[in-house]
Amino acid sequence: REERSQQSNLRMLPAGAETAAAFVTPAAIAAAPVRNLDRAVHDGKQKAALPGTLVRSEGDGPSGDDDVDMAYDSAKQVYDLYFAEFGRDSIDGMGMKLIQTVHHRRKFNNAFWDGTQMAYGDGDGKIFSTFLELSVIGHEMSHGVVQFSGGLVYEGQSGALNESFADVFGAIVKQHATGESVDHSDWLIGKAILGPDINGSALRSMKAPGTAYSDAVLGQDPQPYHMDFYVNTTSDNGGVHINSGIPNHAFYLYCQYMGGNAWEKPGQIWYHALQRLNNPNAVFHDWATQTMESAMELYGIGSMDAKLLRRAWKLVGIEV
Ligand code: ASN
Ligand code: ZN
Repeated sequence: REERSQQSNLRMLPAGAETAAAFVTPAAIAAAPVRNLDRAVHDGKQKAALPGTLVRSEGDGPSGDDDVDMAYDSAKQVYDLYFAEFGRDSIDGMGMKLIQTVHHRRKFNNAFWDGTQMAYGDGDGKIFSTFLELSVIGHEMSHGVVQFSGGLVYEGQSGALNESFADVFGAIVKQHATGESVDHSDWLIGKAILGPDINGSALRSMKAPGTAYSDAVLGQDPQPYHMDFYVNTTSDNGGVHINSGIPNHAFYLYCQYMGGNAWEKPGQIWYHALQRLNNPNAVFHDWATQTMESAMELYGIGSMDAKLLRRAWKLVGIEV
């Protein structure tokens, strides 16, 4: 029935109109994502309750609180990356409101996605000085994208893949916001969020996992860059923030092989792979295989793009 009505519409158009650029088919209208950027930033007032007090809604001017305004501005940069480069309308792909809470709890040393919103502590001023940094905000929002793309169970290797997707897209958001190419990025997650008591440059490094900090309080950055150094542990949900260094580094290496911008072929492959994965319990090898299938589907079975991806995975000890 749809087919027939489209055809009769076409027949009523003047000759040649079918091919005119101005003619948008009903199918194209259905496929084109609609932009629904809708932000809400709350002040947690250093209490545990979420979301707290609404201080800035979509379209409102600056609040005067730098943390509120950083969260508001950064949420647009994350939204813009997913919309412009991946055709995704918000975290759920359906225009979901981006809800954020700053000043969550007192001296709270973390930021998180709770399944419905983002929350950021102020840090204790010693170990962490802030969590309002674009790669961190991109990381937390990307946990939401993972959740609404079928999910990855937050434990062991599937959890480390969830963490890694969040880091990869946190890094991509940062690069996209400044137009930075892969060879000009520092590949740091949470640069300058560490407090004055800590000896380090960031929370994690995708370029050199294990080197982000070395400190008497936090110890040595525990991230491995190769399967030979995979950490078997029961803490941190089975090392989800530790072993994520391995797929993080594979993405970094692939970007170095490819050159250009991370949101182009490498980001497209990673995003497409997440949409196709359909396995919340995927382990590293499953994910690497899925990225290979995505690379071949998007860029060709015998493509250099796919060959270089296989080489990047091999360099971190994963053979696909
Ligand atoms: N900041 C952490 C993260 O997003 C919070 C957590 O452990 N889930 O990974
Ligand atoms: Zn995370």
